[in-house]
Amino acid sequence: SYSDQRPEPDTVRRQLAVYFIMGSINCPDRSPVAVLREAIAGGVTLFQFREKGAGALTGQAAYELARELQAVCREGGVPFIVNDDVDMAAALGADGIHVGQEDAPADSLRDRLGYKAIVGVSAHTLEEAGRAIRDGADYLGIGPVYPTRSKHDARTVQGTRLIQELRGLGIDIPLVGIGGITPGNAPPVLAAGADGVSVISAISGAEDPRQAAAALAALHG
Ligand code: TZP
Ligand code: MG
Repeated sequence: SYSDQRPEPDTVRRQLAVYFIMGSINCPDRSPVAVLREAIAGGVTLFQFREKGAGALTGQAAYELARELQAVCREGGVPFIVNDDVDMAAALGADGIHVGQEDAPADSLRDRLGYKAIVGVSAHTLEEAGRAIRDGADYLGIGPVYPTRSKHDARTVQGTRLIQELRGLGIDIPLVGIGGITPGNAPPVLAAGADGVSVISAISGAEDPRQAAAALAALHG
């Protein structure tokens, strides 16, 4: 079992600083490979391949794009995480996986991968967060902090409330805020106790993805 071979929490904390999430539909007008290269040059610290939503690639095409983006991450020294699809993560030897509440428990995903992988879980309530921690999550994604246009079935906007509540209870698991976050509105998320911010559109939709990533990185001093 790999459930006792967990990534170091402080390593995960650093990796969460500027967490970029993208799939092909998030950058319709340009190459995802080029956007990711620029974003990493600007200071992205973790990447999640999230090939989801209307018009998303499936099957072999999704795998091919995933492989290309994984290669860009390797060149840039940035961990590559797959959203939801543990079979894809295993086939690629991804550095980790990110799942939602409806998916298998974190430790069972790590065991399924068969190596020391980063396992992230989305949580929207204290109860969901507690369960994910007990199930072996290495970090939690908390949101949506702000309104988002990138996820149509997103839950109710919650601001930084749950992040503050978790930290107020002394829960020190690595945390990242998600949902509508930009360089301009990220500071309260970090001030609430998040180790980083995860964004789709603030980078993938930016005129200059490198500059957008650099602006987020600069918030960490
Ligand atoms: N989960 C909660 S909000 C969200 C996800 C995947 C979308 C975040 O995208 P954006 O463009 O940074 O608001
Ligand atoms: Mg899911």
